Amino acid sequence: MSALRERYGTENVIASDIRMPQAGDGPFEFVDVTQQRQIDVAVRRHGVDAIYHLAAILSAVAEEKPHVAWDVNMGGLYRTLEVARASGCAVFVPSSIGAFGPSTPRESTPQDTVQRPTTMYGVTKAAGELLCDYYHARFGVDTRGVRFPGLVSHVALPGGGTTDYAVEIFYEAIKHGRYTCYLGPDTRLDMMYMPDALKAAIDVMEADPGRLVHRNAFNVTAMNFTPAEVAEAIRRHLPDFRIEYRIDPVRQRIADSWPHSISDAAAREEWDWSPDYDLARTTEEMLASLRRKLSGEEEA
Ligand code: AKB
Repeated sequence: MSALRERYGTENVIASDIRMPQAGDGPFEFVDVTQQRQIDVAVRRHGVDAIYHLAAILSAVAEEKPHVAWDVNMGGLYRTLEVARASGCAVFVPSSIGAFGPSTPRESTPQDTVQRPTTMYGVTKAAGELLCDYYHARFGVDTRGVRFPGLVSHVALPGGGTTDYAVEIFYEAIKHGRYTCYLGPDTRLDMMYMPDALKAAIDVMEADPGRLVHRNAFNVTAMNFTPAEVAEAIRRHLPDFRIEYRIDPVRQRIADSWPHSISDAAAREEWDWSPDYDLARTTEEMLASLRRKLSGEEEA
């Protein structure tokens, strides 16, 4: 939100959620994506010309509550696309590496490839990609999107995903000097630091449509690592940091069905995608930001 406000001006970006914001730092609308009328009213009231549709149930929670995940992820997207069709606005939709499955090539996964996900999250993401393509081809809605890997952030807390460990590990390193990881030490997945994710979302929406061969679901990545490797990167700053493993079979099964590394060649070619943060830089920034944030919380 703050990245969009910095770029387009605070008053021009309408935040929305099903939780009221704590501090009023810009225009806000209460919108529940299961209620089409609420989306429609917010879009019309503010003359919205682009929706960043981020509401979704992530992979681990979606396995616990598949019916809710279907309604929120698929229903929420369908209703958003319908509002966009009626009001003529563009839509950014994030897909995920979760849109791939065990029969997808695992290394350097191509942009266009086998997609047979085995999770409810993946089913909604793969179907959502197709729905966005359909709304563009059939109704001319300017839909665009990327397939995000696991996102690492010191602002957004983990929210029920399989890649949450890559955020939790930094918090626990600063707070307790140790972390118990629910994925095995060699589980390799693509990841991205939040500033790169925001850049990807803004850049794909601003891309010259004449250059786009694809529209939705561009593979984007910045790095890939295993829990053992991120622990090693943390130890370069905190030599006493310890990691141990207690595997959660549900999340391990999900992670094992996803690629080890994806190819973002199409995004690089069609809209000049290029990430700024590798594992070393992400680790340095995460630890420094969390040190500041957590010491501020203690003082408060
Ligand atoms: C999750 O783990 O569910 C998400 C994702 C990779 O889409 N972070």
